[in-house]
Amino acid sequence: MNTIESPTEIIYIGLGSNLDDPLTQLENARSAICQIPHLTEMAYSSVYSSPPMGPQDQPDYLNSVMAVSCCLTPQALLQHLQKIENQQGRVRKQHWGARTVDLDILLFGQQQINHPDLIVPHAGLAERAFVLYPLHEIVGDELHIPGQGSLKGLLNKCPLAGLKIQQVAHG
Ligand code: ROI
Repeated sequence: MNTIESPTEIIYIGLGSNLDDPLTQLENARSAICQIPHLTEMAYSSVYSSPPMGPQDQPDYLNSVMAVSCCLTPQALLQHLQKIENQQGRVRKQHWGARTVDLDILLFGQQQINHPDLIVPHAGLAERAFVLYPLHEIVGDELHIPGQGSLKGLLNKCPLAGLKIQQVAHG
């Protein structure tokens, strides 16, 4: 993982926010991601609202999922995403606490990555309706999640948990 460029992969990124005007946070993060070199946006889901998973003493979240094609290495992409989180004022205070923006690499092609800084597929993917439903919206039933089977199979076992569409995708 020490070169900047590698073969082009389709990557799914989860966006989440529950502080400081979450819809604007997601829009700003989407724009910033589109500015990353060697990256092209392929699809962007609707924006969904849901109650917090984890500590309940925080606002509801907005979430979306973005598909990009990109020839950066996983580590290089992770660094860009962390920089965007920091630029948008992300402060890491409480584990599973409220945040201005959270940008997670959900899937990186069919790669399985087990690095101290980066686990792909994202460790919480199978339990998170706020990830699986927007992902399904942009990719459909057939996606294979490495080590976990079909997206459809995961969705069938994942309750909605209060997930609602907040803003329908408009291209
Ligand atoms: N809960 C929801 N609904 N959406 C999130 O994006 C989210 N992100 C998190 C935790 C704190 C686990 N809970 C969440 O990191």
